[in-house]
Amino acid sequence: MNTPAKLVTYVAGLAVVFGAALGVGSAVGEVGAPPRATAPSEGAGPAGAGHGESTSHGGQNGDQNGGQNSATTKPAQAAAQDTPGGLQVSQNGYTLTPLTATIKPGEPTDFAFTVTAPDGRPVTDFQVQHDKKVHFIVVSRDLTIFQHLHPEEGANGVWTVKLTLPEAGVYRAYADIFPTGASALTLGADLFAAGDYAPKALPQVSRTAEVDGYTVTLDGDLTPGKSSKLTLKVSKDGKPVTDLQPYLGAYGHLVALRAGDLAYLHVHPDGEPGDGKTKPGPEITFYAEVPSTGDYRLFLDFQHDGTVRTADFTARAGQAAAPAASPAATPSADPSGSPASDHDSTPHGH
Ligand SMILES: [Cu+2]
Repeated sequence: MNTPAKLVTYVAGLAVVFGAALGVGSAVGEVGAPPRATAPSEGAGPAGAGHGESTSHGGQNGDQNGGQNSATTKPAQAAAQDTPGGLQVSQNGYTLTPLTATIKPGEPTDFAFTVTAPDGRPVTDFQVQHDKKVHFIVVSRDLTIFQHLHPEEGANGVWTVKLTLPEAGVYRAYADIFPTGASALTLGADLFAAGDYAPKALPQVSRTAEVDGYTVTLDGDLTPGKSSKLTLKVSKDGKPVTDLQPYLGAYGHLVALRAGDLAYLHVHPDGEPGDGKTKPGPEITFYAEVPSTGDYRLFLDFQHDGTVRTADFTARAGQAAAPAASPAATPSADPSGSPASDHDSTPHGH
């Protein structure tokens, strides 16, 4: 019975934060009223719950809170800086501008885009990161399709890449860049492939991935808010692969995306080819930091025998190791669509 009252408290609290974030001093009197006042009603049972909406009786506390909140707008700025990459099409004045937004599924398209600077002009000066000025990642929003591409630089800051969206649906495109004079950032924009779309369920949590006869296992756990060591081990036909080839200055590239909003997370490889200590497999080590509990999709690019392949995993952050195969966190599966059976129910390592 307390739930509605708690909800109202929570919503009222949000209203305060929101008002503070906007810096709306004049609104504080209205929206800033209730938060503490409803707390005692947790013990009040049905009465508190029943009158949950009439929260305007917290005037005194509201004035106090209002005073505090209007004095501090910094929390909102801090929150913006902590926002993971890839969620915004524009950040720090830099904007990703697709020149083509709608693409026919299955048809190779010369996809073009610019990144504009705070002065509104296309950026033409980027720092090289991992051998490239622009890393361009495209995923289906259900996180089952992944492409890691490298666009060509054209005149006037226009970048072009041959892009095929294999199926109808909504996709997220990321430009992982480092404009000279700014800081590294990842901008994201949605792309659309017209047609009937049946989203797939999130693949089950697994520590093993198979791709083209290669088996890749994942060791290590994602811990929210901490740099988490992940070790990926590549084998083929049961034998460890010890002659991985450098690709973009590393033996592997790992992209981590958060299920639910497709936040793009920073992952740092541990060591690089030629540093005298990093071996060409079978293990590739990364440090990943995820901001929250929940499910993440991990995409590992590695090169062997001249071909780059991608192994993909679903990993759960913030829970004990050895997660049980649990479909609980999957998005509501499309009842008419393909069932999850097309994902190999590979057992996890341990
Ligand atoms: Cu890249």
